[in-house]
Amino acid sequence: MLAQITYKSLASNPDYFVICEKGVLRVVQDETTSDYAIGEFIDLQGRKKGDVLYADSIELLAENDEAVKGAGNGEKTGKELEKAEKHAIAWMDSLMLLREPDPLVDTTSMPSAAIFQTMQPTFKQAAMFLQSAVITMTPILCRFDEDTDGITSALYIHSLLEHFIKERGLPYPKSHFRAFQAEAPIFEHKHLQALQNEADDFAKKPIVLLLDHGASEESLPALEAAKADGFQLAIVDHHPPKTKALEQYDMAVHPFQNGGDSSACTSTLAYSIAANTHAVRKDWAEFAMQGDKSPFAVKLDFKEPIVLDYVADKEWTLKKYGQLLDDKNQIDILYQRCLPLREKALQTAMTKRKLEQFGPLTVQWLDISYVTDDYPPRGGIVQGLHEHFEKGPALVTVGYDDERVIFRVNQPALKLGFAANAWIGELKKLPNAIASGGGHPGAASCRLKPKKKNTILEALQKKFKIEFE
Ligand SMILES: [Mn+2]
Repeated sequence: MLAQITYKSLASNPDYFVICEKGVLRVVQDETTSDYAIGEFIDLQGRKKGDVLYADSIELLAENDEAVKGAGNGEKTGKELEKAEKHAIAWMDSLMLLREPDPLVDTTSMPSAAIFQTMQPTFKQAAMFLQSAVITMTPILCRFDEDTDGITSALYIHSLLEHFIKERGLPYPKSHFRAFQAEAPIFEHKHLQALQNEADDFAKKPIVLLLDHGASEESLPALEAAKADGFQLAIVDHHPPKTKALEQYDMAVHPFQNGGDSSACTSTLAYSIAANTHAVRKDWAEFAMQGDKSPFAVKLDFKEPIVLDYVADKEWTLKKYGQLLDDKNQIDILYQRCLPLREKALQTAMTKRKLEQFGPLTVQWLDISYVTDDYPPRGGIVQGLHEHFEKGPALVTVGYDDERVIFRVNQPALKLGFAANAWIGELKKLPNAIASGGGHPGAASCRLKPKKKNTILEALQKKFKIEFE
């Protein structure tokens, strides 16, 4: 039987995992001794018991070259190799699980949601990419952003993998998919190093999958290094990307590549990928649309995104997040716990804010260095203050301390032409002032280099005057 080795154990007479006409099998070397490389094609004989094949003989299929010919079996194996290579694609295809996806957003009531239709070929490709990873036993190291959007995106990807493994009875071990919460929406060298340590556990270089981050300029150096180190790179994201960063990816699901914008948050993209393989729940994406303020959100009074933000700084495992979202009782308890903390933080912020008028634009400044409590986080306080006043005329909320500046922008201010991410782009041109930063037009933030707060605030004052007065 022809087969291709897709993975092997780290032992000296290793077990192989192969793909063949019978699907994916584990091959135990009972009567044989060999150590062939992953990717090689073999001719395999043995006794099959369940998913395991106990090998009686394993013959490497070699190129039809002179050396092999001299060994007496060159012609045969040369042809067999060609045949096996052709079959490999068909074996893989026959295992793929694909279905017509159930759309998340109704395009008749929301024409701009047509982006989901435009992107359907990309979603399908991504679903196939992830399924091939499972078939070929390729490990996946996933980093997800630490908010509702990032967490639920990872839950969708995990759900796709889990369903596929179960449905097809594949031997892909649980430990081959590892999900890590990113503590910042950037992919840097230290993060790559952590993944390199994880990769040492495997006989094969994993795929690095970044969710809801990883296409910014700051991520580019680590992405290039990851690629040079042999990782395959995959991303699902909706933040304004740097083209050069997106180009690093072997698989990219990103609305900006299809003429879209940030409206479709990452979780809606991850849903759309998973929906190509099985019927998936929609509520996770609905929570994320609320959390990310997606214009596609239909309902905005879920407790879940608020509770997820409350617990996210504790860096739970993906499994624990999933269990929490299935436990309405626990959601209620945690919601009741965080509500008064949010209310108190808002009251304090309202006494501390300073208003300034620049022509038609109101700027609401909040020096957040007074904050000592863990919850809500500083970004959450700025967000809460902004939300409390955003339903009026043009308003930009600027929260700041020694380390960061956070922008929130309401619809009328966006219409006046204020785009927070573009302003951060300009601040980055100031010498040695911004460490990192980015985001969306309506919500963005940046980290400052030491002792640069005043420089930045002065630059902002000046720019507000020039642009709006
Ligand atoms: Mn997001």
